[in-house]
Amino acid sequence: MRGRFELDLYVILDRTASHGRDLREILDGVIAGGGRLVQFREKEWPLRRCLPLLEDLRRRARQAGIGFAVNDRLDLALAVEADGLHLGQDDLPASVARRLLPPSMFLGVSTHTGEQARQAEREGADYVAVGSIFPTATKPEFQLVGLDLLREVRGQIRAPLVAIGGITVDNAAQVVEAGADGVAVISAVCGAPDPAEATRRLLERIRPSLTARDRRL
Ligand code: TZP
Ligand code: MG
Repeated sequence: MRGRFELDLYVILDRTASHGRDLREILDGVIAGGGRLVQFREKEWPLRRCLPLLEDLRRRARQAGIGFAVNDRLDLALAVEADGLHLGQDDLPASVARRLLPPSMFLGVSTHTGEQARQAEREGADYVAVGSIFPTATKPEFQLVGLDLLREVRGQIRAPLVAIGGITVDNAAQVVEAGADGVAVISAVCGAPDPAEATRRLLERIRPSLTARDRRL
C-alpha cells in the first residue's frame, strides 16, 4: 500500500454523464465538497483530444492535493504523471500494467466475478472494483452483480474493495456495510445539479460506516 490516498469516495469524471458541463467545473465541485480521489474516464475522444483537458484536470487535482487516476489508458496515465491507473477486463492485463507502471502509481481493476477479483489481486491490483452493484443508466449493459458478490469477495481478498454501479446517497451506506472500502460513482456526482453538495452528502453517508477501517492507496 502506498498510503497516500484515502479510499472512501472515488469520483469518476465522465464527460458524457455531466450534462454538457465542463469536467473542470465538476472537479472543482468535488474538491469543494471534500472529495479526495478522482478518475478521468473518456470512452470516445481520441488521445490527442483528451490530453489538454486531462493535463488541466491533473494540475487542478495536484494543486488541491487529491488523488488522480486515469481510466483505460496507461499511456495517458504516464503522460500526465497520474497517481494511478484503472483498468477493465478488456484493457491491458493487470500483470502487464503493473510491470510498466512506476511503483509509486496505484493500479485498480474492474471485476464482475469472484475469479476476476482474485486474479486482479494476484496480478498486483492495489484495489479491486466490483460492479455493477445496482442497475445503472451509465452502463446499462454492465453485468449486475449485486451486493452478494461484494460479500463473497470480501472474504477472499485482502486488497481494498471498491463498489461501483448505481450507487447514490440513498444506498451508499448499505454498500459499505456489505464490505466495500470505497464507493465509486459517476452519475451521483457528475450528473448532480450541484456536484459539491452531492460529494458532501455522499461522504456524510460513507465515512461513518468506514470508521473502523483504514484503507489507503
Ligand atoms: N463499472 C461498473 S458499473 C459502472 C462502471 C464504470 C458505471 C457506474 O456509473 P454510475 O453512474 O455511478 O452508476
Ligand atoms: Mg477500461
